[in-house]
Amino acid sequence: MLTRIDHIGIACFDLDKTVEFYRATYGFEVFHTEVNEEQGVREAMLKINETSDGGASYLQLLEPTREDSTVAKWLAKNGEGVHHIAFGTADVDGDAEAIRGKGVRVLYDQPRTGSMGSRITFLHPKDCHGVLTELVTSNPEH
Ligand code: CMX
Ligand code: CO
Repeated sequence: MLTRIDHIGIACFDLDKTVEFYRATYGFEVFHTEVNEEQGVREAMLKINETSDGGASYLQLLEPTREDSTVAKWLAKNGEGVHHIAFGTADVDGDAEAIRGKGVRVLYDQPRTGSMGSRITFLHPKDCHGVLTELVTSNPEH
């Protein structure tokens, strides 16, 4: 069951400048940064709020690490902006299978590693009314 907004993914050309915008404008501080080579991104997670199920909600600021990454391709076409939304669930495997059974393309056979040791998968935006949608089971150690 999808129980919360885990994060909103925002693509940017310059992560440091974008982090500074969110800090100076809204007072949001960086909770975590990492490079995910598989996804081709350098990212900063800004925690917005805790949630009632023990997870949290974040903004995920994304800068591409290589030209052939999905985010680099998207930025070249669209410029900066909202790239995807992510729903939190305790069971990404079960929810992905259930959604696949409804005829929505799930991009990975098995969930992969996301921010802070989470397990993630994506639904194709063309099957979701134009919204690239991520499912996330967070790692309880974070
Ligand atoms: N939101 C909405 N639509 C999108 C999109 C997005 N983020 N990315 C691509 N599309 C649309 C394109 O506009 C295009 O539509 P048209 O044919 O109407 O022009 C269509 O989908 C195909 O796009 P494309 O540019 O040819 O891109 P690809 O098919 O190569 O890749 C996708 C699209 C969704 C398969 C790819 O972006 C993907 O695998 N995404 C999941 C992984 C990811 O996004 N990782 C980065 C974030 C990591 C994280 O969150 O931790
Ligand atoms: Co994401």
